[in-house]
Amino acid sequence: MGYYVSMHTKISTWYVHFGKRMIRFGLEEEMSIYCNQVGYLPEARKTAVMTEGEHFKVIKVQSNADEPVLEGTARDMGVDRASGDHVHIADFSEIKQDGVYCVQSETGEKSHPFRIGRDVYRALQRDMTKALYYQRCGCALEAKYAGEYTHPCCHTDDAVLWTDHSVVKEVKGGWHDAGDFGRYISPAAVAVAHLLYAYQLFPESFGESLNIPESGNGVPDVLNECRYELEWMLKMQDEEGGAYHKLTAQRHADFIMPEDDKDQFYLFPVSSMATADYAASMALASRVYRAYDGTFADRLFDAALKAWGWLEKYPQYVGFKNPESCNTGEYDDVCDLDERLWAAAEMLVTTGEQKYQERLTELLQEDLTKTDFGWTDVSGFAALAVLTDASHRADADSVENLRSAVLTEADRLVAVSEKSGYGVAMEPEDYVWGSNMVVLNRGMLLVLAAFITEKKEAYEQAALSQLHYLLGMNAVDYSYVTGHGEHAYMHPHNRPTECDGIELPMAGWVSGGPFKTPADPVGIERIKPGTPPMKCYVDHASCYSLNEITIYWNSPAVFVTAYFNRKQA
Ligand code: 9MR
Ligand code: ZN
Repeated sequence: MGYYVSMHTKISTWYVHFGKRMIRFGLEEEMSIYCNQVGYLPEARKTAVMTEGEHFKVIKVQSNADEPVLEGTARDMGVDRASGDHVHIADFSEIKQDGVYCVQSETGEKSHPFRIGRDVYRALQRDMTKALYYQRCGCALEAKYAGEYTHPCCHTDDAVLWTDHSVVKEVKGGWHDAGDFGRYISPAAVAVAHLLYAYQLFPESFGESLNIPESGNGVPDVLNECRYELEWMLKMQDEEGGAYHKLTAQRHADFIMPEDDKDQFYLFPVSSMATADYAASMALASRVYRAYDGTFADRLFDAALKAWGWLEKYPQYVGFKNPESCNTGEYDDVCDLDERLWAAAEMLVTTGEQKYQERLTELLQEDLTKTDFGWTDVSGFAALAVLTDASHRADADSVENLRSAVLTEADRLVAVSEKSGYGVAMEPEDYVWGSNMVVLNRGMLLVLAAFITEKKEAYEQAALSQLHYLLGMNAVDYSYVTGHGEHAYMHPHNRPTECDGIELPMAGWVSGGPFKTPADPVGIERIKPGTPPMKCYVDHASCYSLNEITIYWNSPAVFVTAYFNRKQA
């Protein structure tokens, strides 16, 4: 194992790399050049943001040639509202040759190095997908798949109903939702849907093995991994067809390894939101798995149908609120119409039956966004289902309705992105808890717009800008994906990562990212009032409102990168 030393930020931060491990020391001064630390595709627009100086050079890293590959003047963008920074944009799109480069400003400062190449996002997509394997609950993580991040089997005891402790159920399996050990239906449905659509639309991006227990069984590994979650979801349905809102303990566990958590887990009451998300994701999954395993596809479809039956029986909103004594995730929602819309769309695309078309038509009249892919607002999935359906099962009016919603929002996002000094499709008020999910869901919408239209380039470019932001072209100079980028964040709020005694977190985890009103004690203490939204971030393991990881923050990142990893892209 060799080591090398590199110096990147102003004069004072040194990085020593020992094989995989990197130790950073020295006084960290603020950077003033921000780039996508992972890299850029050869044909794409390539920019870096500078907050000092106007003139820049691009140089090849580790080459003896002192000659810059390019010199230029950065474009003055004025003050960026979300960061408060006065920024200049250095455009080096004309460099297309594979290699490792950095941008140097007139002050002599160098950016982090980045790569230009066709495959710059491949390992990123693989690690972000493999990350879900590390969330597997109810089984041991073995060294041959997990490397050093092993742990014995966790959470194997039966659960009981919250409302009646005498009812005992075996509900083992699934993925831990996040830095906590809970498992929740809406987040699960959404995460699986991001991944299944990514696979369905861009299958050629999923050829690589993830090295998981099922690898080599003839099924793409992304489907193998999702099946682990789906098998658990199949257990989360009650006799009437309703989906239990969540399976968690009463209180979040301390910072302990999963196998040491012996708390009783409870099945919390059915909600209409969870049941509609459940019907939708099960219907979608039944279509995707049909080609590989008809019996499994039938089980998924039966579960979807049963959940649909529940939705018909209970047409009114059935919400969920945490009981007072319970502090695990709530995932409450005040409106279930977007979830019902998504379910109608998936059932229609799966079966072609008229009754689902009627329900879809009815719900499309509601005042819904039709462009979101988060756990609260799933309406964008209805658009995704209908607009990418190769058998064109929805009627022309529904298609037009959804298509125009998608394109209107995509045009708005392109404009927001172009106005932002950092190229991100976010207004200052959009920096909520898990803002990176908003960034990535917007990236998904832009990808969908590119996928269904001729105005491809503008949408693609804006979608890529969201990845650039995530991977370091942002006002805090962090790559928000562990293990990817020279200055990737290091301290996710994730119990195993904090407790396993291993210095580096596993690679491929997307951080929740900046939150304009931090809600955890360390975040509140460290972030001064008045800090611009894009800078409300701390890389600290205690910051659950700024630096947690979740399955549904990784999954949209997989979707976006899979689009750019297509062979013909
Ligand atoms: O991602 C959720 C975010 O949108 C909410 O604002 C926040 C507070 O309700 O909860 C987040 O979800 C957390 C969940 O409740 C429990 N598991 C970890 C999730 C990420 O922080
Ligand atoms: Zn577990």
